[in-house]
Amino acid sequence: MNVMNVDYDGLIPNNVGLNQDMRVKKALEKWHPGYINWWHDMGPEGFQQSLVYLRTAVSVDPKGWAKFDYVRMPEYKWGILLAPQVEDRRVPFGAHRGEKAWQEVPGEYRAMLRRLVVIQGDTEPASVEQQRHLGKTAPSLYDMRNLFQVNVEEGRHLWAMVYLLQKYFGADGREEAEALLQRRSGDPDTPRMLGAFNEKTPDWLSFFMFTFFTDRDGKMQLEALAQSGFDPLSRTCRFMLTEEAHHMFVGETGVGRVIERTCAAMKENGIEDPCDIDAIRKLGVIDLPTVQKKLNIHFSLTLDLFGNEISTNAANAFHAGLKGRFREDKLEDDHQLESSTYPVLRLVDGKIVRDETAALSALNMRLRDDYVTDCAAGVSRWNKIIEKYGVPFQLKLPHVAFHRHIGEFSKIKIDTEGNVLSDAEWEKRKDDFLPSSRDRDFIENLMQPEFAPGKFASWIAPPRVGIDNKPGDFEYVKIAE
Ligand code: BYC
Ligand code: FE
Ligand code: FE
Repeated sequence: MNVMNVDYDGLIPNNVGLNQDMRVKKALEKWHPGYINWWHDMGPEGFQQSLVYLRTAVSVDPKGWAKFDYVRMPEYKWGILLAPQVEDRRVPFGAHRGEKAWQEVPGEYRAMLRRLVVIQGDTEPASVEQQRHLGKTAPSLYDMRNLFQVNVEEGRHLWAMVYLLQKYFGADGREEAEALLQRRSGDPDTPRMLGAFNEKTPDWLSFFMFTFFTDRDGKMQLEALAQSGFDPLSRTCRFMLTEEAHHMFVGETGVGRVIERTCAAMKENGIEDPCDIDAIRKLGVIDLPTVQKKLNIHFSLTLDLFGNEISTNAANAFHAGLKGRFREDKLEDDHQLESSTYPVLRLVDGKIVRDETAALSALNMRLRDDYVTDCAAGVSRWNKIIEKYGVPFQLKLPHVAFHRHIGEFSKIKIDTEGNVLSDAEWEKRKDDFLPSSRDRDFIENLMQPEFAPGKFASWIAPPRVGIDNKPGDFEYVKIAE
């Protein structure tokens, strides 16, 4: 079967020849009702019967892989789509570099590989759970549609990982696939696996920051897994990355439109000082210092997702050929790293120092450094908007040691510039760095829904262009009563 052709008619659209693979087909059909129940219970609250103008992946051809149409979300076609197989692909790094890429799970690495797939799979439904309340306060139908688009695609990403579990990991794969539907974001007894996926996404500015920062961790981790010597994982992740780009677009343009609206309102009302918070908030827009605080919290929570500074898990996964570096295939070195070093920021005697460490155990930090560079480029695009309005303010990424819960810096308190603080100083100043209860109340009150086609809430500018080139007053969501 040609992978460009998707079998779109069955219950599960796919380009993996599911009709010729009865065992896996049955397993997935058995898993399906539980997934739909989960979607009803934990998916977007209040809009399950609404018609949403969504894109659905119908091909893996880069030139035309999606089609747009009105869909009720529970009827969305969550497909299993792998990027085309690369002929004679080889394990690109690690101890097995140059050997034929694996089409089956190498027995010795089974547990490690399963863990990577399960962790990746766990984040996808977690984000849907975190965002399930946001539809009710959408600032426009355009934004509501983007939220739901991200949600259904994260649902598809769960399918992608569940397919790997069902096809390649036998009975324990089936158990893990069930468990992915049982854990719940923020649940004290059965939480999601990684920290940031148990936090709340309380408002739309958080949603945009999440899709900018946390979906970008998704991009980096998927890029690293796309390099995998286990070919089915590589191919799945490569296709997931095409969808990921839209999630980050939603985040970047979302925050950009908030900034745009704030700067425009300041200008219209002759407010020059970006820190004149009370005057700015009276205009029904979000002051830039509060945008900075939201940036600080989402950036720091997301850095935790890269794991510890020194990680034998990361070293083992690379050595085994399972998880590579960002753009491993474009890097020029021995791709084994047994004798190389990499500089890592560490905590030594209470001070932040740069330490040359074994490159293999520093792979989490290497990926994180690439991530920070990617984030910084987006932040500088936001700053261009502020500059355009002549507002004297710049957004900045906080220091990587700021507000950390994983790794060496979780032991100390640090300000956004990287200065070590005493506990007392931290308590005194933390409201300067992170949203205070007053900031949170202000944003919560601002989040009034705007559901009229073509209209936008006071705090956000309209987008430059519509989705699928639709006009400004297009009804992206037909809200069912
Ligand atoms: N929270 O050796 P270390 C996405 C644990 S986002 C809780 O440093 P490792 C998406 C760690 O599990 C991308 N625990 O860990 C975005 C380990 O525990 P065990 C998701 C944590 O394995 C938006 C211990 O600490 N994909 O797709 O090198 C919307 C030792 O740590 C955390 C992946 O992450 C944490 N933050 O690094 C939707 C890719 N950090 O096993 C979706 C797969 C560490 O000793 N995952 N621990 O009990 C991995 O590659 C790695 O597991 C990690 C952690 C990078 C996450
Ligand atoms: Fe995802
Ligand atoms: Fe995503």
